[in-house]
Amino acid sequence: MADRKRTRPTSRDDRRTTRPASGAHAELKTGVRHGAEREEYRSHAGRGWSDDRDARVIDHIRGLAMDAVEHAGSGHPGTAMSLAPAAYLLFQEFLRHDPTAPHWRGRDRFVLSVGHSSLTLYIQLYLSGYGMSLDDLRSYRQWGSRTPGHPEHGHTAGVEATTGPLGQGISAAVGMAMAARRERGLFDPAAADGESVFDHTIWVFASDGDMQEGISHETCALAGHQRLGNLVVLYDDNHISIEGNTEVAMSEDVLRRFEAYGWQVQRVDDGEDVAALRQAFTAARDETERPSIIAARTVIAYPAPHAQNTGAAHGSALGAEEVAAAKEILGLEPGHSFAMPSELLARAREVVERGRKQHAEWSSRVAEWASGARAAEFRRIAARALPPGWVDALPSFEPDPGKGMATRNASGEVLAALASMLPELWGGSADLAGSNNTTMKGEKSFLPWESESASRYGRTLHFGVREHGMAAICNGIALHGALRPYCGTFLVFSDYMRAAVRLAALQHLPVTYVWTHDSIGLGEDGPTHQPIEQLAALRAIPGLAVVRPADANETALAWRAILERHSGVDPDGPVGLCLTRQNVPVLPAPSPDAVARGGYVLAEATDGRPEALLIATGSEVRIALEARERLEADGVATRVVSMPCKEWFFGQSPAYRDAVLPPDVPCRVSVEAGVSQGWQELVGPHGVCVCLEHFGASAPYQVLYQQYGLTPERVAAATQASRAKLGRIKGSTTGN
Ligand SMILES: Cc1ncc(C[n+]2csc(CCOP(=O)(O)OP(=O)(O)O)c2C)c(N)n1
Ligand SMILES: [Mg+2]
Repeated sequence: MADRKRTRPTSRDDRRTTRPASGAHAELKTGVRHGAEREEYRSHAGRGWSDDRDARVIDHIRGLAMDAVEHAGSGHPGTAMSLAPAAYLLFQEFLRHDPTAPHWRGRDRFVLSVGHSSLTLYIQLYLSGYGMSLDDLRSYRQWGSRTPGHPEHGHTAGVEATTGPLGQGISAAVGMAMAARRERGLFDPAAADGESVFDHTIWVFASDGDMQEGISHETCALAGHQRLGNLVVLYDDNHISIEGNTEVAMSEDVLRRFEAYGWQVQRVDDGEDVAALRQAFTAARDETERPSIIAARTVIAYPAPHAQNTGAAHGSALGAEEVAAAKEILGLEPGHSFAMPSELLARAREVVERGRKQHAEWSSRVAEWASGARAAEFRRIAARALPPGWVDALPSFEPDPGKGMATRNASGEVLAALASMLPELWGGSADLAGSNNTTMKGEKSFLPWESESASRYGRTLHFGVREHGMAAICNGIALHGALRPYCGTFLVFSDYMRAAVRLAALQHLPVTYVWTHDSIGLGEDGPTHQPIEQLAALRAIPGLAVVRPADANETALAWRAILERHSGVDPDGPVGLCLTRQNVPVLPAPSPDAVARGGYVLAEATDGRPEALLIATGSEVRIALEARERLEADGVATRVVSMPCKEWFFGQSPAYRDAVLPPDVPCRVSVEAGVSQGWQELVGPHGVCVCLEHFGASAPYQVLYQQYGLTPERVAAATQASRAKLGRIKGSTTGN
C-alpha cells in the first residue's frame, strides 16, 4: 500500500508528489517481472464489479489502447488506459443506448470532449457492438479508417460530436442538454419529470484541457444558470497535460468553480474504484435540478510502470518494452497484440440486449404518445420538412430607393413572420439581441423558471456575452436533433466564435449565424467594431456559406434559401448571414432563385452586351448601381451582378456562372467594404477591387465611405481604368 501511495496519487494534495521517485524506477528496472506491481494492480483495480469478467475486460481495454497506438506508431494511449473503468461502466450500466440503432431518438448522448482519447470511445463502440471490429482498432489513425485520430461525427457510428479541439465537446453537450429541454417542451410538455419519451441524459468525459479552455467557462456557467439537470460531466482529474503536471498552469479548485456555477459536484478519489464511480454516476443522473460534475482522480497510463503519471504517456506510443511490462502487470500475454477473448467480448456485448429492450420499451411509450396532437408536428420537424405555405408567410418589402431599410431589420421581420409557423427555429444573441434583431416578438425566454416573459421551454436564448460558447452550444443543438438554431452578434466578433464555427462546417451542421454591423457602415463605434478582414476569413472556412444580402428583399430571400438548404435528410452546413446596421435602399424583389443561386444579374447592360461587370455584395450593391448609371451615361455598357453568397454561386453549373459573369468580359470591378482577398480571382488580371485594405475609423459612416473611396465615382473610375488597361493590351496586341 505504501508503494501504491507513491505511484498512485489519489488526493488533490499530492499534486507535487505525483511523480514516481527515481528510486522506484531503478527498483522496477531490476524488479523480477513486475510481480509487486501486478499484485498492487490486482488488489486495486477491478474492485466494484459483480462479475469478474468485467474486471478482465478492463485489463484488455488497457491492452487494446496500448496496442492500437503501438501499431499506428502514434496516438494517445495514456488516458484511454486510465479512463477504461469509467468508460466501460458508463456504456455497460448507465448510458441508455441501442448499439444496433445508433440514431435512436430516445438515446442518451455521450460526448467525448477529451477527443484525443478517441480510443476511449472506439473501444467502447467495439465492445458494445456498434459494428466496430478489432481490425478497425488496428487501422486507428490510418487513411480511410473508421477510427481517425479524433472522433468525427458522421464518420463513425456512435460518435455524437466531432471533438479534439479542447473545450468544444463539453460546450456542444451544453447545447444538446438545452435542445433536449426545448424538444420536450415542444412535443411533450405535460409529462412528469423523467417520464417523457424526450427525457434523456447527456454524458460527457472532459479533461484538464477542457477545464482550462475559456469556452468551458462560458458554457458551463450558462449550464449552471440554466439548471440543466440532464447534463453529467465526468472530469478526468489526472493532474497531467502535455507539459507534465498541471501545477505549471493550473491551481484553481475546479469543483468549487462548478459549485459556484450552481452545479452538483462530486469527487471520486480513485478512478479505479468502480463502486464509487457507480454511486457518483447514479447520483448525477438522478439530479434533475442541476448539471452534475464528477471529478475522478485517475492516473494517466495506469498501470504502465514507467509511463504512468507522465505527460509523455498522453500522446506517444509507450514502446514495446513498456507495453510488455504493462501487460504483465495486467495479466495479459505480453507477446499477444489486440487480444480480446471471445467470452469477454460476449460478456461486454450483453449490452446489446439491454439496449434493445430499452429501445423497445421506449417505442411502446412512443406509440402511446404518438396519438397526441403534437406527434404530427414532431414528425414534420424530425424529417426536417418545412410546413405547407411557409413561404407565403415570408415578408416582401416595397421598393424604397430613398430612406431604405437596414438588412438587420429586415431579418428581424422575417423571424417575426416565421415564428408561428416554424417552432423548430429558435435562437438568440450574445447580449446584442436589440442590435441583431434576433428576438421573435412575443416569444418567451428560455430560462429555468416560469414567468410572464420566461419559461424553461422558452424560445429566445440569452447567451450572455459568450460568443464562443454560443457558437458551440448551437453546434450541440444542431447535433442533438432537428431543431434549427440561430445565433447573433456583431460580425467583427465572429472572430470570437471561429473555432466553433469551423467545427460546425466540419460537421455540416445546419446552424445560422446572424452577424450584423457588417462593415464600416456601422460608423461611429470605430475600428474595433468595424469588420474588415472577417468576410474573407470566414469565406476561407470550407463548408461555411457567407451570405451578405444587398437589401431587405434579398435578406428575406436569403432566409428562404437558408431554411430550404437546411431541410431534408442531408441538410447543408452552416450559414453566416451578414447584415447592415445602416439603412440601404430597398430594391424590387428579385426572383427567389436568383438569391438562392448566390449571384445574379441585378442590372443588365444596355443591349444585354456588357462591356464591364460590376460585382458587389451587401451595402455596396447600391454603390455599384449608381456607378453603372454613370458608366452607361458615358457609353459603357455595364452590368451589375449582386453576389450575396460566393459559395452558393460557385456551387452553380459552369453554364450559369458564365451566363452571369461572361468569361469574355475581362473588364471587372468588385465592390466590397473589406479586404480584397478572394476577389482578385473573380475580377481577373485586368480587373480592379474597390475594397479596404486597412482598418476603419470612428466617424459617421457616410464620411467613412467617402474618405475611403467606396463611392460610385471611384467605382466608375476604376472601371474606366480597367478599360484603359485592356485597351492598351488590345492595342499592343493589334500592334504586334
Ligand atoms: C484547443 C486545443 N488546444 C490544444 C490542443 C492540443 N492538446 C491536445 S491534448 C492537450 C492537453 C492534454 O491534457 P489534458 O486535457 O489534461 O488531457 P490528458 O493528457 O490528461 O488526457 C493539448 C494541449 C487541443 N487538442 N485543443
Ligand atoms: Mg489531464
